[in-house]
Amino acid sequence: MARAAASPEDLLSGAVGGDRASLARVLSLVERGGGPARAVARAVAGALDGRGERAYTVGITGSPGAGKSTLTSALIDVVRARGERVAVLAVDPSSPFTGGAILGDRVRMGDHALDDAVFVRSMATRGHLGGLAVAAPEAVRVLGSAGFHWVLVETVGVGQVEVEVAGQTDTTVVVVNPGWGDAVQAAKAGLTEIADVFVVNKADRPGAAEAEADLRRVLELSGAAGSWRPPILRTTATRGEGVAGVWEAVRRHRDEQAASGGLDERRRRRAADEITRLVGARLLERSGAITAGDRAAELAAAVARGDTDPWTAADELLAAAAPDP
Ligand SMILES: Nc1nc2c(ncn2[C@@H]2O[C@H](COP(=O)(O)OP(=O)(O)OP(=O)(O)O)[C@@H](O)[C@H]2O)c(=O)[nH]1
Ligand SMILES: [Mg+2]
Repeated sequence: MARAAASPEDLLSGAVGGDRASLARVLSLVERGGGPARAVARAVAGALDGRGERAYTVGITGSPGAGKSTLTSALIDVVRARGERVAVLAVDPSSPFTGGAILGDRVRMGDHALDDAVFVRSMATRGHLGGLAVAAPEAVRVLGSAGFHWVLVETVGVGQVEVEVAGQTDTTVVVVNPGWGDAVQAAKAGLTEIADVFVVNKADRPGAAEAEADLRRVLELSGAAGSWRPPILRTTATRGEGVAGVWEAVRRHRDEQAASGGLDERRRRRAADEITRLVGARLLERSGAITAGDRAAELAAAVARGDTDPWTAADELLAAAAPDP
């Protein structure tokens, strides 16, 4: 593609200036990882210029089909009614492509396609350094520097990566459904630990009160400390019922955290996690390179023959390794 000539820095300036095509391309760079993603990260930090993260991030997570996208779409309406700009990052760790399962989300959120103050983007793993756990927070920073007040991060599924990504937000909303122990499943997946707000969606179906009671029990058992007690709200997202209440709870959580200093602390912890993840990913990459050469093969043969031991072999390879560039 001839268009690929624009530098990450130029694209970011375009995005900050409100150009949606540039914003989409910057996010693709972040998604793909490598050198360009690194250049974007540096440029974003330059654009933020010590003013800190500009977007407030809200994670929306829960079991597949719980109604996360429907709720997210309804939340967009609530935010827009207040005149604020909102972006959605739909994160799908399982899909190697941007598309697939996410496509339905796109269609549903397509109601907002003509609104300049709404931006919806899917992100899938590309198997690069650090994966989505590294790309998603960077994408959030990009969206913040592009002037979105709020970024809603919807994660699909309930694996470890989803919990990780969902927990990397300022407020985390966990969505469960009425019926067969969905709340207990959420607890098993580690979701109740990261929840700041619970939503029992599909409250038009039987069993909403039971799901709420299940959640209360789980919360009591976990004995979560701290001043914030996660509220449990019921919604029928398809009809927009209860959705304004969810947003109100998110805003209350934000205000409470901002007042207590908890938000800054949470963001510092998140940044520390991000750095740790990057260091780990880079060390892993390095170890792959260090153990790939001819000498490594010779040493493996020597260990197999009993001429040396694996510890000594590892020492030799590490001592000979070039430092990380
Ligand atoms: N009855 C009822 N159905 C709902 C409600 N909210 C969502 N649904 C339906 O549940 C189905 C799944 O909704 P989605 O919003 O796609 O759920 P999701 O959690 O985003 O699904 P994944 O992203 O695939 O995990 C759709 O058919 C929705 O119309 C609700 O409040 N009541
Ligand atoms: Mg969805």
